[in-house]
Amino acid sequence: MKSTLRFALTLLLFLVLAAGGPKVQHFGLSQSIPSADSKIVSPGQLQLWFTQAPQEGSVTIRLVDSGGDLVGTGEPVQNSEDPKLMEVEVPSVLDAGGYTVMWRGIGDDGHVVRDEFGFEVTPES
Ligand SMILES: [Cu+2]
Repeated sequence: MKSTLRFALTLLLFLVLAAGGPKVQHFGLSQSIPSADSKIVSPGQLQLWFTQAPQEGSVTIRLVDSGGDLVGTGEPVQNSEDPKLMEVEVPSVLDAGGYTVMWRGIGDDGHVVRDEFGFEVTPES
């Protein structure tokens, strides 16, 4: 009986801690345009929505072609109406082929998070 009670109390404590745990969440990407693994015509910009507003100046977004060469883009700009949205201009028309978007950023917890996703540019018809 005693051990059952102790177990119940331990379980209750665990549940309280789990529910009331750190509110600060790890930074991440929630969606993008182009979206991951999509096939599109050459985009005029890249739009990356994060799970929280990134720390100022922490976001880097690189566009790399299938040969591993960096594609020239503008600097990441935070959208004035949505602080979770970072946008990068793509001034050139991209050749058809595969591309990788490599990003890094820092959220509330101060951790540097990096990830990447790919998309494919289809020939303009
Ligand atoms: Cu983190």
